[in-house]
Amino acid sequence: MNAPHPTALARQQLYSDMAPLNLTPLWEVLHALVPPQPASPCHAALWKYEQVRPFLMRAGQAITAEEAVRRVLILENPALRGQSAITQSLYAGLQLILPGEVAPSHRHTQSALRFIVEGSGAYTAVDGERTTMRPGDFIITPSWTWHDHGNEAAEPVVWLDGLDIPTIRFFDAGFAQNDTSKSQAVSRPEGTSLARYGHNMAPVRHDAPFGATSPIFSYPYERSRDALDRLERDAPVDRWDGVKLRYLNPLTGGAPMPTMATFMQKLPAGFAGQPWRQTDGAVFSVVEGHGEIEVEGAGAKNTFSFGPRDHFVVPSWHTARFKSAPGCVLFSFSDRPVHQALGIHREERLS
Ligand code: 1HN
Repeated sequence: MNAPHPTALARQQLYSDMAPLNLTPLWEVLHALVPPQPASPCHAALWKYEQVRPFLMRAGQAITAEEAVRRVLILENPALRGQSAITQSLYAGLQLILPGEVAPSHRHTQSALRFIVEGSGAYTAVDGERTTMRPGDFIITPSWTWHDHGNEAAEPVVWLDGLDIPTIRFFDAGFAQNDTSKSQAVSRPEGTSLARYGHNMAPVRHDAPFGATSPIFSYPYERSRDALDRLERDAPVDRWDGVKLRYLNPLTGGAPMPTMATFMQKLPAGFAGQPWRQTDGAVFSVVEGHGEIEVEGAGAKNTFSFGPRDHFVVPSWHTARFKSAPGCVLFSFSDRPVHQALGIHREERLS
């Protein structure tokens, strides 16, 4: 006897009859669940600093750093509006602190990075040690460490915040606390962590002070820049990345934070790079110079012209290529350590 021919109607009846039991058929969604290749909902996007800055300064008049707790304009992926996310796993924002202001001390399990975009002389304090911010410095706030920011200089200071907020939200593992004092007490002179850990040496008897996170709070720009300059001069230039270095946790050789990797690269004058793609979506902050990035994915192709202090995002598995006539320096961060921990990181260098 033949089985009755299943009709679309009978299937729909099945689906709706079992829906109250929170049951749903896999076969309707299987292909979307395991796509042949990553199909990020994110879009490539560019934020021109000259367009963003006036709104940051208006925010500076609209609310104090203390009232806001953190006065930040979130860089939201245009395809993820309302989610406080620049990629599915990462958060990015531009934070402003005006002369005389304090952003009060708190801590949370989310890890944060700061990349200084404009202005000098604000500080961030992490676990009793202050670090002065200068443009191009990369600064870390490890998970669950007390941190506050202040500006004792005469000019506004703006930095890029990169946090793993969507990742921690995904795992429902977020905790946060406010400190009892606005500014934490300083217990160590500035530069102590860099002296201990930042010279390819480490204390003879040490415990990693912040677990899986780097013990160095601040990676000063002048050192990174000097390394890139020397390599541009003295070593072969990569056809995809120009000269690109990753920041290290000196105690492990791995990324500075368990959830985020950070990079700085220099594209030499006249650079016309080959295309690449990688599973880790990446956020870029332009430090110096000008260039172009072409990003193609999900049926869309964008070419972004960028200059100093601009920001852009390249989503997972989008194909990108750089060009720079005058040369440029780019900072970037991504969720690569998570991909690597899960054994799912892939990249392709195309030609
Ligand atoms: C945070 O604590 C900071 O400490 C910046 O400066 C941005 C975004 C969401 C949640 C906490 C900071 C943040 C944040």
